[in-house]
Amino acid sequence: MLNPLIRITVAGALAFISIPAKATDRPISAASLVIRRLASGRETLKFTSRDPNLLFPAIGSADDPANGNPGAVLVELFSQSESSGASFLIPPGVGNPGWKVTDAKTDQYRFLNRQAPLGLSPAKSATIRQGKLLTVTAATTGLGLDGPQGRIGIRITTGALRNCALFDGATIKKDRAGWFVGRHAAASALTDCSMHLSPFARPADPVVLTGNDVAQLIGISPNDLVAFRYDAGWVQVPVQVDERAIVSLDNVYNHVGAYGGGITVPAYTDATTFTGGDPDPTLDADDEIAFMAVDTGDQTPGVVGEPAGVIHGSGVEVRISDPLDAAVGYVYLFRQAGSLEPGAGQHYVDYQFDLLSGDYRSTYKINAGPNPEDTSISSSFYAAHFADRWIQDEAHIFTGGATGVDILDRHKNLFAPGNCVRSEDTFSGGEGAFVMNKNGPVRSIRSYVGANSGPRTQRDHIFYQRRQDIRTFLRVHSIPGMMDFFDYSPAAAGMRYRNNLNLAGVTIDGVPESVATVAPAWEMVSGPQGSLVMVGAVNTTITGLVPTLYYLDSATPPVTQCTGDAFAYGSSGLWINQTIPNTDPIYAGFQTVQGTRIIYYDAPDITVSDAEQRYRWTATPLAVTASNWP
Ligand SMILES: [Ca+2]
Ligand SMILES: [Ca+2]
Ligand SMILES: [Ca+2]
Ligand SMILES: [Ca+2]
Repeated sequence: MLNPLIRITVAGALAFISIPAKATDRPISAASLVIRRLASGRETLKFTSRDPNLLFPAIGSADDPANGNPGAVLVELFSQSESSGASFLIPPGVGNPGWKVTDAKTDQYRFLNRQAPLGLSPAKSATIRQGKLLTVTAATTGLGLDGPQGRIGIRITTGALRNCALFDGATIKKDRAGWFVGRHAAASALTDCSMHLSPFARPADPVVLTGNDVAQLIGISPNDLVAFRYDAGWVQVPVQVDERAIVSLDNVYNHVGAYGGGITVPAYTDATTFTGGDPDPTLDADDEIAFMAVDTGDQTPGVVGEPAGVIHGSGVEVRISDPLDAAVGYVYLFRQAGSLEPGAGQHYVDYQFDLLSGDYRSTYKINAGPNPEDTSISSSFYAAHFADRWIQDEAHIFTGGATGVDILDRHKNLFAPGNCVRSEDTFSGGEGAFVMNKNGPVRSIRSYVGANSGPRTQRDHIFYQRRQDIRTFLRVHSIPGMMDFFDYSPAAAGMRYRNNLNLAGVTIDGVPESVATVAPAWEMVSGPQGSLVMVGAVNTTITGLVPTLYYLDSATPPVTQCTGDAFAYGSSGLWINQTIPNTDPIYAGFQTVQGTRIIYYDAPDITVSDAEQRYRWTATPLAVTASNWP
């Protein structure tokens, strides 16, 4: 605990430091944050960043912590579980204790206070070295540390400059009462230094409602839906409406051939494809509303006025709760008056559909591919690439200091190993069409149909900032089996493959080993290249359908590879190794098979417990209720 005397000193000092209204923010990467209270009661805090982009207060400027006006460094900690956080001041003044300023090739400020937590400051030392280093050590933290912190953000203010970092998700290495260790925080974990920490420990997960959940807003234009969180005031957050309807696959195929089969399915609508726009262009019951769990905030206290720019009386309070830890957060939806835009200036994941032949509607070869693409998906956490409708041939992970190399050879689809009659290449070479291509502020969507003699077979990719959901709807005559797996590239060598039935894992290195073929609940590939945690599921009406795991790690594979390179590095995923009866709705008595694969793009070398946590997230989505506000 803080010495009460110090608490008074800090509070008094805070009154003298005036933070300029318009600060310059710089989220930075950080090597580590260690906060500890020993059994003796002694506390330590050590923060280290080596981000070359850190903001450096010019010597002699107003921001100069030693001699500036007003000088000083304000260190603030933001904890998810201790919402009051903590702060302490490192006062200005040259000396020992005090600051030493080095005006040299590399400018530096160095603060020392050997008496900490007594003396000038709770801080024991601080170093700000231009383009190199920002460290703070302290002999007290000001946090209660009575339990896990969840996430911790740190903001270090010098005059008008604010450097900040956030330790969350996979960067948290230890988090229990009295001890928090974070390593390799990414600069991309924050967009500014306002340090909003959402109530939810789910940095990757979305909240998806339908119009039906917010009957109060049905009938408005999708472009008029805006969202806010309350965080001591209104903060607009990105929201997105993705319209859906019962879609005619004949329309999707532009009535070419008979590929649509006269079938209708619930699907996304898109005026840029032959699917066309939603017949109801307003927000209707089956349209989806998406925002991110990290953008939720507090419940509004007492009587609060509406945010500027919204239609009076249009407010809806959306209460989001996490069944896993009882956390609760709120987002407020409104109809806007015309000056706002739903994306709130954010764009979490970029989807650039690039069809090499040109405009989709005028050049796509629906009857028979190939239809080569140079399509890219990118966020600050990952990137992916598609070379044709079914051909994803790149995956890069940037989270938490991952190397970003392309670890994917192919996302493959086959009937069986070495059976090249059908593959993602032949699917793309046959008939096909896009249902939707959308690049939205919250998420992007790629939805398509056409897999050879399964022209109505459909796959949707939903790309979020650090997660991808893939949904596959099998609609085909009886087939001898199906494989849906990731075949990694030689650049994935050294990563480890694990699943819930093989926690120790095996090394992806082109050297074979045997892995149990029971279908796992989750899979993880992890290494310096980053980590993928994948949760797959098959929903089917077929009794006795038993998915299995396919795994092959071989630089000299015993089966022909059909597509991609000649190697099978850590090839792993779903294998339905049995005859699948008819799933095509154009034939009576059809069965259904729907596969989902949720992928988290994570930091290097995350742990089994991280993977288990992500599995629980997918198994237990955030719960949502909505009511009129106020
Ligand atoms: Ca609709
Ligand atoms: Ca609609
Ligand atoms: Ca191996
Ligand atoms: Ca390969």
